[in-house]
Amino acid sequence: MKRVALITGLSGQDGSYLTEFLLDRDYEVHGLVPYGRREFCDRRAELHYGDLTDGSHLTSLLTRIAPDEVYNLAAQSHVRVSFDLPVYTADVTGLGALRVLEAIRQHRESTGREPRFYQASSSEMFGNAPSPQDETTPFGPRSPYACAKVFAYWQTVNYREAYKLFAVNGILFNHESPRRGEHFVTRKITRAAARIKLGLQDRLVLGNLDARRDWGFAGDYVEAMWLMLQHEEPDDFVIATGETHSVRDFLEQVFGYLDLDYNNHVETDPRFCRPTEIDALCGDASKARRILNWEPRVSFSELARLMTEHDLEIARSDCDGVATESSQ
Ligand code: G4F
Repeated sequence: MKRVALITGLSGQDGSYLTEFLLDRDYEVHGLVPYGRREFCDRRAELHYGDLTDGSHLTSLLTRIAPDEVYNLAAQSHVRVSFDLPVYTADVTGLGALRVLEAIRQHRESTGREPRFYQASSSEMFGNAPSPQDETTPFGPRSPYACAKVFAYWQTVNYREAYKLFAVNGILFNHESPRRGEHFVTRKITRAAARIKLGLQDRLVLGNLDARRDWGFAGDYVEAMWLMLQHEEPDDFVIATGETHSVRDFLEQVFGYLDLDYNNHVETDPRFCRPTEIDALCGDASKARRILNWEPRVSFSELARLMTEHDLEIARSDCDGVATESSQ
């Protein structure tokens, strides 16, 4: 019998990589996706329109598809945006996780079936705690997004302890890819740098260039999610590369790869800064390495290169489009 997985947020970066990973392992994959969002949806997955604001829909979905594993990846996941939309962020990112947990608990009561639950927790929860951060580091959230994630984290722990659900937190540090949304800093940089290289634009406006993050490759990180649900005991794990780099370092990598000097193109504007920033994140994933046998494969420079190559391809086809239009 095929194993069945439900992924909330299947159409996002992580959801799309996880879908491919599970399909390759012969899972039947279902996804909860916002109406109209199909950009990264693999045709082999079965889509269900909806979101985390509707608990009764989640309960009926569980009854209908009877999953073995539920991956809760859906969220309002942009930190800067969470300052503008704090209540919406708390509802979707915080309460949304609780709605999934409660739906699973009720589903178990009525059917006796108990899917394993993965919660996408975030390194944002650590705030400005000293590096390196691991599973024992106290949280100090510094954004509405991080506050919502801390709430979801503790609900996951509480459902594990109070109701004995197999519920785990993956505390993932920043993870990027060519599928990263264009408003996150790495993709904003690779996209702009590629367009600058081909003469499609000249400048790039950013916020804080000194912030440091532990950036890994999303494709590596979805494997860790799956490994957590295959482990015999439910537990929480930090997933990170253990290296930290500044936004400026990422600019240097990307513009350098394209033989450009970012100083000639980058401006800063407080519009892209946060009221409260996290200065530096650097994770210690020793526990995941030891217990799950997980490790990241893609390095910082490879990540910058593969994202830049991808955006160069897109920029080239934009150029071709402009050339075709002007020759008609
Ligand atoms: O790419 P970012 O927006 O990612 P951020 O805020 O670290 O959050 C991401 O990683 C978290 C895991 O730690 C996830 F939970 C979360 O959902 C998301 O995926 O910003 C990275 C850094 C920040 O310090 C930001 O201030 O880049 C700085 N930055 C500088 N200029 C900018 C910009 N960020 C954005 N988005 N846009 C800028 O123009």
